[in-house]
Amino acid sequence: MYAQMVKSTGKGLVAREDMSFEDRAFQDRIDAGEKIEPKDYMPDGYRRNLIRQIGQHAHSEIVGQLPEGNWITRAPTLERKANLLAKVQDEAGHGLYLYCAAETLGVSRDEMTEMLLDGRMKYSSIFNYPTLTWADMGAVGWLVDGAAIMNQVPLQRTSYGPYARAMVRICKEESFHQRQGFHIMMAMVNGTADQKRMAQDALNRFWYPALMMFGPSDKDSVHSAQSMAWRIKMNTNDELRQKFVDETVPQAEYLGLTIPDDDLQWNEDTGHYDFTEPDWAEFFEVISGNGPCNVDRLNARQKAWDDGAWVREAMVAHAEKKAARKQAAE
Ligand code: FAQ
Repeated sequence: MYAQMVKSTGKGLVAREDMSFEDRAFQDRIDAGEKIEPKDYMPDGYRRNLIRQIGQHAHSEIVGQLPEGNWITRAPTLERKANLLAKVQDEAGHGLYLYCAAETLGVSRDEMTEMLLDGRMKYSSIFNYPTLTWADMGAVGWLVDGAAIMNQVPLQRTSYGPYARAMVRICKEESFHQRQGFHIMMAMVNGTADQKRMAQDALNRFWYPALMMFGPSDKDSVHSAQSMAWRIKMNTNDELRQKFVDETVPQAEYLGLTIPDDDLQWNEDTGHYDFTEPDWAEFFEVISGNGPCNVDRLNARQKAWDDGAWVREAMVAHAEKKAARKQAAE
């Protein structure tokens, strides 16, 4: 039971005996595995933390369309094009479910977009890396969607009802995405020597960025302790990263590809693979806005926001006209 572990620590967790009556009752509901719904009581910190995580997740789905959107017009066959188009469309849908889930907490989609554009909100570091060849579509589906599934399957059991329910459909679709990525990799490794080299090169470039998707190592994670106490997060960053490595290494072996880590090896004692951690200095640079594609990604979002201004204005004008007509008729 997390409530027993909730101590006043440097990470800002409040001891059970120091909680207000409402917060203690809230924690009891969480510990009993109940879902929290939008109109239920929730501590301000719970609301803020959820808006942060769900908003960041929604932005990631939307920004995450850009690296793959880049390849829709250059897919090698009609079937690949149709699959990629469907996948990118799915990501748009995921963003919309997640924005809706965040809106139930009292923040509007416009506010979240403004926070993304002025740097108060983040999106996943992975989408700041370029997609240079068609093999990257395989690597993104296999590794990026694979990491997303690893992270998101437990979130189907998260404590906030609208978030948990959104994750059910998202996870089903992400599984299809992961398969289509692996299928592209299979075709490439069974193709010409050049195609196999392209697949290896894509794995080399996406391996460590995929490991970074799980967030900083546990000792540097600022939100994990509280988020886990509130069951906003179900596992630590390192637990999920390890699980991802353990499941992905045999898949790479099946493809005949080499994970770019000389120290990767099976550890009989732990029952897990030992692996080299990503370069955390690079991770913090990327999430601070200094990755290879941060400027391009945010410019694309800014342009979409500016180009869509007339649509937002027209919709508001239409709603006002309708309301005025209704009022006049009454
Ligand atoms: N990128 O204290 P923690 C997808 C930030 S999947 C950027 O450990 P937390 C599918 C973190 O926000 C990708 N920033 O944070 C797809 C915090 O900064 P803040 C999206 C990161 O929240 C596939 C600071 O570092 N998935 O889009 C990253 O407990 C293909 C300290 O970190 C989700 O968002 C990062 N990788 O744990 C779409 C899943 N990691 O906010 C298209 C839900 C950490 O205080 C194509 N989110 N930071 O300024 C989560 O599970 C968590 O939020 C973590 C981070 C695990 C990402």
